[in-house]
Amino acid sequence: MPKALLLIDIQNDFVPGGALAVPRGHEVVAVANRWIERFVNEGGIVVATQDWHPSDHVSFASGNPGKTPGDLIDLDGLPQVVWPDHCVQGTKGAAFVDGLNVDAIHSVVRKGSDSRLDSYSGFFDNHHRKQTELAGVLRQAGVEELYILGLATDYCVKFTALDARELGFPVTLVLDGCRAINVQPDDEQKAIEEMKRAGVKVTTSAEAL
Ligand code: VGL
Ligand code: ZN
Repeated sequence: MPKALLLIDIQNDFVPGGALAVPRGHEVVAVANRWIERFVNEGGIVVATQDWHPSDHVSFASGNPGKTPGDLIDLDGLPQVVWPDHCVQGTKGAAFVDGLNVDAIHSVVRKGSDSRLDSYSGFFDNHHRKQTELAGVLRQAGVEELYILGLATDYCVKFTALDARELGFPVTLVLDGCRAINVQPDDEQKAIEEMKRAGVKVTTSAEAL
């Protein structure tokens, strides 16, 4: 059965030293590389997402006077977290983290490129108005099952996994290949529970590799 490994937002701005650093985010690179090797050896494909914002993106604190990172704004009826400016298109912060085996990546899907919409999921923007090309790439390649890892567990990983379930894919989360932002200390645990309730299976490298 053709499988895809989805690498979510393994970008410089999401690792220590980056603009929206996820605690211990750099640790997912080594895990990702081991899973990439496994997928390549077994005839699976590797697809990576990149958060890819214009410099005037609606989620940036810089464009929301009086707001600081972590605050909420209303965006067309949805609560939207305001973030430090991050993953600006073409910058070093938006590039893949050094050491990630990018040679094995079949397709890169960029999201969050519309300044008025945010897109945590690799499939849809947060309002589910527009699709990225991710579902088409997977369909084209005959993919029937997804493994997901990357950054961050409580945002882009979670929303990608939930959308994938809605689209009908069996999904397995590689837990040790993910790290969370934890705006609230229990956000990671809540995200894992929410994914499980949606039918996402959870594994670890120790268990599966
Ligand atoms: C992400 C917050 C803002 C993520 C992206 O990749 O999880 N989080 N933009
Ligand atoms: Zn973003």
